[in-house]
Amino acid sequence: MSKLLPEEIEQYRSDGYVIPEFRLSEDRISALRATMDELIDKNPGVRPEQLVNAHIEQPTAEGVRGCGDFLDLARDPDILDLVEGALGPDIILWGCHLFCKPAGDGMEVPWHQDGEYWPIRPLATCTVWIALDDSVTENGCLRVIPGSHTERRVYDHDNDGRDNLVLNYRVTDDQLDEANMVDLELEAGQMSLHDVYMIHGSNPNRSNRRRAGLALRYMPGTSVFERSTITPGDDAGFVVDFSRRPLWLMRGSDQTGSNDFDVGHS
Ligand SMILES: O=C(O)CCC(=O)C(=O)O
Repeated sequence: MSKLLPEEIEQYRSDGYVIPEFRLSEDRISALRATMDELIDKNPGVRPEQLVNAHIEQPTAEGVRGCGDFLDLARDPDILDLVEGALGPDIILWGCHLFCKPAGDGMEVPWHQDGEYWPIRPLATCTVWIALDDSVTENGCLRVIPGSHTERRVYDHDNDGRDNLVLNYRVTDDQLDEANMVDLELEAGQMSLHDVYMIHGSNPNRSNRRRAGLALRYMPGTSVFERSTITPGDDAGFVVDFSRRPLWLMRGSDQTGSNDFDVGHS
């Protein structure tokens, strides 16, 4: 059974994240690791932490050549059941990003809110972050500040200025309270769900174990993907161009009637 339990939904609402009981089998994870290897091989010029559009086979504006197996994963009814507990019955897939931190030099993800980067109004997204390797403190697991989503606003972010980061924008120090920070340690096959407003990040991977996670991004059918609100560019730390980003209606309907499900599909 993959649906979020009532207490898991409650934790997602109050803390901004949850690690559900549901997990993927070892066989499934081995197959996904093979897909990840293929994705990395197909994109030799891209850092493995910055593989956006990992699910899209056709060429995209961001220059990444993706793998359809990740799109199949994003369609998995078990995963969609989890997302339904967080977002409700109308579910749109709009992104998929591989964050693979190689052993030794895996890059840091500075503290940020996803909402700083995304053209979704009203701002809403549930990210399902699937551990393809064991992800622990030592190899730079995802870290969160529980409850940091509750005001439902995007805090000020500054361009961090360092050149060895996965993303450039970082929540300013005066708005960060790291005292309650939690490391989301996951075994391969486990996953976490997090809210678009929750502050999160991860340390560099200086260990001798790779740390890979696949982030599937879903928004509710009550939001619009407003491609034109973010100008294409590389301010984020890598090329971002939402102008032709394809959307997939995974469940229910587009309640807004304003999302375009044709753009970017051919
Ligand atoms: O994988 C990581 O370390 C960071 C992931 C992240 O920032 C995200 O999924 O939004």
